[in-house]
Amino acid sequence: MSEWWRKSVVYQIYPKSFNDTMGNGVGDIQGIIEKLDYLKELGVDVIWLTPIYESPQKDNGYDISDYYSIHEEYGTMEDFDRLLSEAHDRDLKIIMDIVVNHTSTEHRWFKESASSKDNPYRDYYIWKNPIDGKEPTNWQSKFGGNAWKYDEETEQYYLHLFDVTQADLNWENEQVRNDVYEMMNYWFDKGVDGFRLDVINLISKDQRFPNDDGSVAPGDGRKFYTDGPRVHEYMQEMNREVFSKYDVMTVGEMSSTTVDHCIKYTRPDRNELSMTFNFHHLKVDYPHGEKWAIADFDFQALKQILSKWQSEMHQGGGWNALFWCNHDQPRVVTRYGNDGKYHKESAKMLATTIHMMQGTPYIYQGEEFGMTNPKFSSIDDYRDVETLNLYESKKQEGMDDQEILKVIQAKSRDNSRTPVQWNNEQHGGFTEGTPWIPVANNYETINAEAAVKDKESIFYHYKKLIQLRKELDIITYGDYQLILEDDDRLFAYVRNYKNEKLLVINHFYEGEATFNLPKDIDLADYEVELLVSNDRVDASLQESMLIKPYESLVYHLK
Ligand code: TEU
Repeated sequence: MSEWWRKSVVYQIYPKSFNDTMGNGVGDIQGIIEKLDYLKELGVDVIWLTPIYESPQKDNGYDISDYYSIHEEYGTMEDFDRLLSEAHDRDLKIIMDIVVNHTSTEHRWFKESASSKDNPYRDYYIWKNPIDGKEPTNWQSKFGGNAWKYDEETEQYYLHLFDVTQADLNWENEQVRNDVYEMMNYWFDKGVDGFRLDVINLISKDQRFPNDDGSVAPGDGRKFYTDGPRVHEYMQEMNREVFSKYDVMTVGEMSSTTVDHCIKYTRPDRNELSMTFNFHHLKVDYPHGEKWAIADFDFQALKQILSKWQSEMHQGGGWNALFWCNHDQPRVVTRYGNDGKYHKESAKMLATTIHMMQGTPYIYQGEEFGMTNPKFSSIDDYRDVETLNLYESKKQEGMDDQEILKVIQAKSRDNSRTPVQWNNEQHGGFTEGTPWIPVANNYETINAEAAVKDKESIFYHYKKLIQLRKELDIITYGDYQLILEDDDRLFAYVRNYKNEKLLVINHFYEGEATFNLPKDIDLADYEVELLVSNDRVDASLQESMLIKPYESLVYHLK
């Protein structure tokens, strides 16, 4: 297999919020087709579509009710086939988001399974008897409440690690696995170029289904289904039955995983996946591991975590997916940057920080021109099931409305789900109708059209970073070395490859910082070129330099 994805950059599209051409306030497939040339101009190679299959949309498509049809609000299978063809005509690849840890309870399989204990589909899901009249375990759902739902008809509970309408599939059942592989082959036979596999490291559960001892958090339960006992066996079987037959890319979304497991998931000789997402660098603003609380991000932890994953995955032969944003995370320019005075500088600095690392970078829709959190002033503007469940539970705990709203403004998944701001027209040019969720109120100044017109925009900074990845093997194959480890303002690292170095300096704060070149780098030994910066164009590399607020500099030493 060619491993083409090692030099690729992926653009993530959340279709519901991307571009509406039908006027129903929801993005659609035709809307994506109309923006393919924009994505080609940016220079990305792959488009990742979050789920577009038939779904009741309780979790915006991560609750699939039919893997073989397109959700009607997005269009038809013919529309999808046209998108695939138009993308391939532009040498753009399409990867689909596949959710096989669970299905919607509206899926045919679940309806059969729930109909009776002796239905042939009963064991497609995880059903357990009550224990002492209660739930089989004390595990909590990731969307709040207990992870088991009682079914009066058959007097058993079924497991749902996410929403109650998202029932976990039973991967111990070989028939489930065979049906999943058949479905995957169907999409690859249509010409799809890969999959993003949703929470794929949760599919193997500890069959003892023990109670959680509360040592991490009450009812945490994660250790009984995260990177579970048979997960690598299932990945290798999936690779044998599906991936190995095509020249495709696969990226696993790994909830709460470890480096050791991700080396196993992605080391080529193990024949599992191409690469993995992990989220440890996106929890450094979770005080005591609590997502739903407000705290400044821990800069030192951010440096250490990203560096650990860079060094250890490189040494272990693994491959990282590199990202700041996705449809579940707040906008990074608000979260780790400065969406006010230093909006442009900090967005560019954040982009450089991960795009010069080893792995495959992902750009989330709107990130390329600096979309920010919307900071809605009313709970009525939020839509996400996780957010609304949280709001209700905090209200029941007696928390003040405005206090809950402050936390939601910072942490809600809706922060990344507001419509893409294409121009300064009504609703940011996203729709002629009423958008399913309001557009952020800064669309008149922060939008794609303005960015494409401004050669100094964030858009062209991303374009430059993408071009560099294609030109320089050191970015793809070089090793990684964190420098200035204790510096509390600068995140600086060196990439080494053959007799070259890449020196990457990122200032994460306002005010000034001083950069001192490590003693083991003698400038007299190198020809130095400033490859990209977010501000100065003539910053020649000195042994000691003043670094400006949110400044980012990349030097090539050869
Ligand atoms: O996300 C899995 C996941 O771990 C996140 O939901 C995370 O737990 C949460 O967002 C943090 O608050 C995937 C999809 O990306 C997400 O959109 C789905 O809701 C979820 O799986 C269930 O399919």
